[in-house]
Amino acid sequence: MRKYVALISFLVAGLFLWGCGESQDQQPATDNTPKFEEGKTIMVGFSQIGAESSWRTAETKSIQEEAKKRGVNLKFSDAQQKQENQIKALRSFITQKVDAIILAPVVETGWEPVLQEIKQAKIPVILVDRGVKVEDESLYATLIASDFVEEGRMAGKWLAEKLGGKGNIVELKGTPGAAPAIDREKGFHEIIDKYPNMKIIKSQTGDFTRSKGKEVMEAFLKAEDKNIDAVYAHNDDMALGAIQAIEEAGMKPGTDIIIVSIDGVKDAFVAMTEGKLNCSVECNPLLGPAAYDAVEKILKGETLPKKTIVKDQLFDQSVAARVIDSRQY
Ligand code: GZL
Repeated sequence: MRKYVALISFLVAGLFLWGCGESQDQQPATDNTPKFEEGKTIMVGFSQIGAESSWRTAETKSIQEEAKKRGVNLKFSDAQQKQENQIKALRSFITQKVDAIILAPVVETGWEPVLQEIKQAKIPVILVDRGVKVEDESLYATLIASDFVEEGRMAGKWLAEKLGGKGNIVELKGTPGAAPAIDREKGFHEIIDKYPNMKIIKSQTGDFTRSKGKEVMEAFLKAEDKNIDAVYAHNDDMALGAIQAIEEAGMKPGTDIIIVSIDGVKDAFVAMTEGKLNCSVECNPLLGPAAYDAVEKILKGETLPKKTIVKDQLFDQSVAARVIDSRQY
């Protein structure tokens, strides 16, 4: 009998000790064991916002083509500009046990819960083109994006000079809650507020799309008629929609109404050579190479800077014709 008691207590003790070991979920979430071996195919999940603009399409192409070039097994998801679809996609990447996640977050907030789940699964997250607002910055490895506030400032400075420091401006804003919309508005207003004779008389979201940009500009023209001297659009697609609305109202875009926007997509350069758009601040969407460099570094256990700023430059009608053929997107 005593033999059995000893055996059972030995087994119970063994079970207890085994349970106190470091189980999977007790390991530090930021496990830096290198997971990247040259030649080994890595699986990356990319949660893309949608296809709302030519800029977005160019970014998607860059990330998909670079995956092919590097032999990365890319799982791609298009969220049609809905955050809930992005969260669903991120959860599916956890289930698929991807090695890394690339996320272009449609808005800045609402990401903590799913980013916590990804951290628990020990999958690194690379943010591209838009940032997130989180308490715990360890929820993502790095952000690769432009400085949207600076883009807004550049557009504001150019317009103030073009208008000689006076005029009424209407603003076509990006997606509510999106980092580029918030920051491009901030940067532009910071500059325009310095000019007492420059007024932003209307400001409304066109959700970064050409169709909505046209629709909102039609409403602005109806309300303000000839009282509009300039349009500031947070992206080229909304500016191109506004150009259509201005023409349909019988006015000359680029002459009767000055138009400045951001992105620097090919269609914007075409509009500049046609004299319909006056200026576009480039926001480079070709983030594929930088995104995968970051993935490879993080999987090798290297640390990354929290943010990498993508350099931008301003183009106006005076240079558009000269550079249009060299544009890569
Ligand atoms: C900027 C990007 C913006 C572009 C728009 O990094 O998030 O979203 O400016 C796009 O064209 O829709």
